[in-house]
Amino acid sequence: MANFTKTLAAKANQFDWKKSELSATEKRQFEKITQLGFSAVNDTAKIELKSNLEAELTSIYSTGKVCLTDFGKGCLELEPGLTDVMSNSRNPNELFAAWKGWRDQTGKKMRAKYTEFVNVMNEMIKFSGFNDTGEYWRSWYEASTFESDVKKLYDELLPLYEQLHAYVRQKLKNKYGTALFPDSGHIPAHLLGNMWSQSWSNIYDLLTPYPNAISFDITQKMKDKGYNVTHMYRVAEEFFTSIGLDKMPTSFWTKSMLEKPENRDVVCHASAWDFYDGEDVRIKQCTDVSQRQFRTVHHEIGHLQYYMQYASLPTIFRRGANPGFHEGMADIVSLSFQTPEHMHAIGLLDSIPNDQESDINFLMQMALDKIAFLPFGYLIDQWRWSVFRSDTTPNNYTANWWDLRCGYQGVSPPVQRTEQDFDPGAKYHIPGNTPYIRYFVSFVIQFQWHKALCDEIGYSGPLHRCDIYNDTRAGAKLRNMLELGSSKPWQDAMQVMTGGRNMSALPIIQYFTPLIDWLKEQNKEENIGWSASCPSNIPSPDQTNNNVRLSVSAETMFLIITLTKFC
Ligand code: X8Z
Ligand code: ZN
Repeated sequence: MANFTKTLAAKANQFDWKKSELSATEKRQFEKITQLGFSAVNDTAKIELKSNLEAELTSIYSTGKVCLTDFGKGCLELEPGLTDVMSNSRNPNELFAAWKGWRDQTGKKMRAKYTEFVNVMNEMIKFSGFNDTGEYWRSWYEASTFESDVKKLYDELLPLYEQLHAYVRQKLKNKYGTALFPDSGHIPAHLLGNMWSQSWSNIYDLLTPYPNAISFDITQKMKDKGYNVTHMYRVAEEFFTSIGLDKMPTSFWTKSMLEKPENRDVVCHASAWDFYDGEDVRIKQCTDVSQRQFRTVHHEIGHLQYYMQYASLPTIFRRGANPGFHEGMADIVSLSFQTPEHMHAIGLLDSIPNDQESDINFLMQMALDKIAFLPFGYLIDQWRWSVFRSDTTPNNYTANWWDLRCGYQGVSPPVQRTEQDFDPGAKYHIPGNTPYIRYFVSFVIQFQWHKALCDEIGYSGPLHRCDIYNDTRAGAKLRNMLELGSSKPWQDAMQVMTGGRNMSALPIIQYFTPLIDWLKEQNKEENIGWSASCPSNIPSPDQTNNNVRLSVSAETMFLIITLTKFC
């Protein structure tokens, strides 16, 4: 691939394309063809090293297993086993064992390799004229102010997250008791229903604002209705065709990996693939029947729709307008298909609620996904950019990671972390080397697009209840943007969709305003926020006994350690 990229660029550079009479789009094509990225380096050993390290890191991640024998569970892989534990267990000791075990079995084993990986990537990207890999990744956003633009969005959205955080913290204290919670205001990271505390919708049952009103937990309903994996994909496909986008090609159904194979280790993290022949698009996902996976099915099909809409462009333009656009497209229908109106239309909700309590329940379910994610989506690449810049070095990988986790997310580690650990590696996109700021961008712009599509179809109710299903006017507008691929700067694509050229936090704020007002009322007595730094004393769950927390003096602990060591 590197050889091919170089040959093509050399050919393109035979023309004086910068000074020629070419159109802006043609020049853009030349510009992209001649940007070599990591392929600029001539040393093939380096190219191989980068690719081998990436494979080794991913392999550690995809083969990690944690034995939860103390909890009657055996040894579990991330999907479905550990994910189910993190989602459904309400035993803090079991959650702790899964949380820590996963980090011991993955990140910790990646430390040295990751350092080498960063070094080799930085060395390679210098040949393309970038100071470091982070600068290269950010260049895909074609805006010199990109870093400050996303920071501004983050700052605007922080008050929403703070309200949600305060409410959730109080509910979890009621559930688990205050002893597990540090005084610093942080929430212990293992209690939020997700291995990385990035989405909190799995603990909706603990947080339901109005338990007697309608609930939007549809996993059981899907099972009752006899949903299977194929049906989930058919339902998602039908959403897109209902707005005038395309059916999946036959090869999608025969060539995708939609379920986890029994006979080999696979990378289960869901992904969507473009084989660039204009037809062959596939999904790789270890799908099971649940609400969470149903969302991901729509997400992955959204990616495929983008691939199919720009398939007739020159290869170099067959990309999202920027990586955040691809993720935004993947998520756009999540804002329609999860509405009570739509759930009812497809038989997963018995009636359409029109009372305020059910409405707040619904918004809470959405916020646990969309608002809870924001600081996580923002911080991953704050850490990685800092590593690439060498502001963060192997000596403070973990310390700086937790500064960001505690500072932005307000979550704290349930056990002391040291530089022997490497917790970033326990998140797929770090070993998988997938940039992450795209998701933060996506979580903001998908609301801008949702609003634009709802305006397009003449919808005038509250934004969170708008469903674009069956409306081809929405599909046509979406198509106009998608078929541009990356042939124009993303600001042009944004204009096609929204009429404006900027990212804006206003639509997501508008969407959640009824919930935020409600949360402010609930949180009247609460302290909003948390200390900027991690707690110095971490209340740790007792591992030796599931029910009783022992308090052990320093001397006793010394004796236990000494005995353990010598017995
Ligand atoms: O990785 C994904 C998708 C594939 S692009 C499943 N997401 C991020 C994650 O899981 O961390 C979607 C939301 C954030
Ligand atoms: Zn995606």
